[in-house]
Amino acid sequence: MSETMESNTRRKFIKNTLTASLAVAVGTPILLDGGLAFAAGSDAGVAPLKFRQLPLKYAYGALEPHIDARTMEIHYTKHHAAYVKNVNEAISAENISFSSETEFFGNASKLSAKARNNGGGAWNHNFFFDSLKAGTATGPEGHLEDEIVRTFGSFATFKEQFSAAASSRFGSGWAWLISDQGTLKITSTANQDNPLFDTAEVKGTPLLGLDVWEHAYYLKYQNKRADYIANWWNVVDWDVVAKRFKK
Ligand code: MN3
Repeated sequence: MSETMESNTRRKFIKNTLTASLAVAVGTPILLDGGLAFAAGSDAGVAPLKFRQLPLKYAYGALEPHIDARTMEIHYTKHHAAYVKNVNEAISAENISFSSETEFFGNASKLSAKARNNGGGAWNHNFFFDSLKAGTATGPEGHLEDEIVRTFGSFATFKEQFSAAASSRFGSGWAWLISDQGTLKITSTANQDNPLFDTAEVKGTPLLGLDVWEHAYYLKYQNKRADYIANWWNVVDWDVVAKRFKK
């Protein structure tokens, strides 16, 4: 095989591999950086997972006054960037060879603390930032709205229960709306865990997540986590949430 043909075949293979991996990926397509993995000279076939920081869809100040520009900038350029850098360091140093995010988090209990915590941080923040948008949030529509009403009684009750999960999470963590094979559930996780972790008490496909680490709100809201949560509803992108539910 000529070098060009080989390279084309390889490229096609990488493309197929990535497509296959993305097909099993849940939530926001977040992580794959197969190009880098292959540049390292792997012939193994499946590109080892690398995490990637997705570009923000909006300016740092776009979610004002609900989320302030300074918090957004530090959150994205310092906290999130560090999770991505650190998990990729761990993946290289520890030769972690999982090829999808579901596989990675499904084996969370076997990962080092560095890989697990930073992997969660990298994924959760891609997921979180992608769920937000400027302007006034409308609320869920269509099938998602129907399921929320069927499961929780009303959208207002859902918001109350989700907000309660977020405010009662002790210390640092996340509140989640998940789909457990089509059934909606509210849950919360500590630290940078998420409902894809094999160690999660309640597992499922994340649809919506809320970061309640103090770094997410302290500059603007100080100790008033409940105010941050109440205002955060104004910037939820329900179209994104609905698309995740369809997958
Ligand atoms: Mn955070």
